[in-house]
Amino acid sequence: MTLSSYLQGNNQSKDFIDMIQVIVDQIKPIKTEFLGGDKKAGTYNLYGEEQIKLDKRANEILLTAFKSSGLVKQAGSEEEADVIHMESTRGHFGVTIDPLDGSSLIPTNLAVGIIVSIYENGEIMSGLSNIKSAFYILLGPLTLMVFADQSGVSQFVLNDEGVFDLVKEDMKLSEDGKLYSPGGLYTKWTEKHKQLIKSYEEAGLKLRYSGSFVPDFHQILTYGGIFSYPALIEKPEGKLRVLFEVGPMSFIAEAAGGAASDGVKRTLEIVPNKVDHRTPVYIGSKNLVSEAIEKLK
Ligand code: AHM
Ligand code: MG
Repeated sequence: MTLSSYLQGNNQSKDFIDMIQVIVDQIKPIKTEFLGGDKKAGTYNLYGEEQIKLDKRANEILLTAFKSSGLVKQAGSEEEADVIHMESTRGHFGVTIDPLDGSSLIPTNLAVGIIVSIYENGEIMSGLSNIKSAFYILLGPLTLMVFADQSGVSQFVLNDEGVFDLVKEDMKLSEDGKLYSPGGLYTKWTEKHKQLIKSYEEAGLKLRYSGSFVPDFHQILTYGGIFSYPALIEKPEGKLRVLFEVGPMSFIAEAAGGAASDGVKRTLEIVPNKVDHRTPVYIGSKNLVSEAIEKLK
């Protein structure tokens, strides 16, 4: 089944399906930039220098497509300081993007991703509880999409014709997970967080961390476990952004029967007070997130 038939089956509107297609259509142009863009001059050696530009190019490509679609009322991007107001003629969606998350991994050719959330009320600052759907595109050996809405979480693979085919339906975060993915520098962790991570080793969980949120979360979703990016000493808000990273991933985790917490409350209860609002996050299998909240008290 293709992504658009799947969305129709979930009773998504034509405007919504068109909105998703606008984003899907930008994957090829974004991946072309990895090869040096229009000049086709990119080489492995160039990647380091091009890395910052690739973030910005992915951002430009997506925002340009949003503007010409007429479907977007408000857009927010990790690459932009402010909410971007657009002229919309239909749909009137609020859309947040992290256009190329984990871009520091591009020089090493590890997986990176695009993270998206959609607000049907058009208001991206209205609170994470208003997210109506979220997805990520994982640019790895395969181009994958993990899409979540009120009907649950499904995984798609991009085929040779540039169409996403359904490969997994009704994905659930296993309560029998054996992976942990701990962000942030050990020396900057709080004592309680250090103890929590130590307890994972003692319980036989395996460390899997690449430094790119999309693949790191994807392996937690696939095998079960917990991803954390904690409050740091001198940086209690942690690193990850509420609007562009934590919000969409928390929506996906909860839709898969998992959980996401800032260490105290559900992250989906957060109402951002600025575009760059950040939060600590513990996300993954419900049992492990509950245990983390207990141990951090
Ligand atoms: P970025 O948006 O600047 O790429 O930063 C976000 C990334 C996430 O992909 C990842 O989970 C985290 O930052 C890794 O941070 P660290 O290098 O501190 O482990
Ligand atoms: Mg990011």
